[in-house]
Amino acid sequence: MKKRMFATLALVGAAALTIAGCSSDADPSDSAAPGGGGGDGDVISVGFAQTGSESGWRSANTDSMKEAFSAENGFDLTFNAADNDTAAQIAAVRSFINQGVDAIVIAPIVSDGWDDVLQEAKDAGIPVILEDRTVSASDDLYASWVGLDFKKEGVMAGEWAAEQYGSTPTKMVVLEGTTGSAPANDRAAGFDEAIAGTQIEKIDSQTGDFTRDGGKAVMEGYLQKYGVDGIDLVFAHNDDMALGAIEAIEAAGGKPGEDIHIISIDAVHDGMQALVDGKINFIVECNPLLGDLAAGLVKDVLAGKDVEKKVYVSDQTFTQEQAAEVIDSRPY
Ligand code: GYE
Repeated sequence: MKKRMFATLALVGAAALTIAGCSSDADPSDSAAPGGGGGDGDVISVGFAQTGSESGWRSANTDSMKEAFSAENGFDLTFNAADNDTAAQIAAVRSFINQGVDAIVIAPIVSDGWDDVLQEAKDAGIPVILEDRTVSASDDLYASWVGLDFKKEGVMAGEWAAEQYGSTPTKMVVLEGTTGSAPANDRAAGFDEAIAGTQIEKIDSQTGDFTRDGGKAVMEGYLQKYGVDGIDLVFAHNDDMALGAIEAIEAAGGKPGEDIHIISIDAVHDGMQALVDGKINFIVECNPLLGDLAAGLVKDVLAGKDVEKKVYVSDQTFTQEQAAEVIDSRPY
């Protein structure tokens, strides 16, 4: 196992991102693809199993992936979006294995349940690169992962909440992401850790499945149960659910951002606009522009190069004032 320190790279059309590579124990002989794809001029066939199209973040991520895995860049991409159905996503990966693609990229909907199909890909000699979400399966079963530190995102959101609201009694409700997904688990854990010992009290927490409609429906339920006056703060695991919550709060006669404060994660355009408009109070970024990094990893793995096992892309945070300064220059 090698430990590597920080490396910096700039993505075309995006701000410079800092990546911290953790370790790499990929065995190049394990990951050599059958059929000769491998960045030596041949077209590389890639199957990409996307989660679905649940959010603005996901649209930006899909665009970034399709752009990076283009014919121009030497790829023949088969794209599958599983509509947030884990069985359908695993079936898509199996069909990529049967097709004999050179490499498989997965954005795993949930963390658990990947062992068998990852083993099947390994047995077929097809390297797997994970992007975005992580899995609980052994890291021997995939070549590399590129994504964000979801726990740290939760900590950054929670630290701001603790600083702003932690010294007065604050009743908080949570809009969770998809149950069993790495970002829902890790953001919840990071946030809870950061608000421990403050006067913020979590009175309810339910999943809104990372969608605007889901966030709206769960928030409507909270408002019926506790009333606008019984809720001080919403922590939404993504912007889309926060945007749904804004609709629910307004329909209930409340002022989002004032009567009920809102913190969310992603920093997609509509979320940033709501932050500028004063309806969200704080956003932690989650950068969806992972395509170039994922494509680079696929090429390197197929070329037999030693790659980092985990590639972290760093995130920033935005207050309302900071959002107003940067909103026009954001690439997504
Ligand atoms: O925050 C959310 C999306 O996995 C990081 O999934 C991603 C999350 C993102 O639906 O908007």
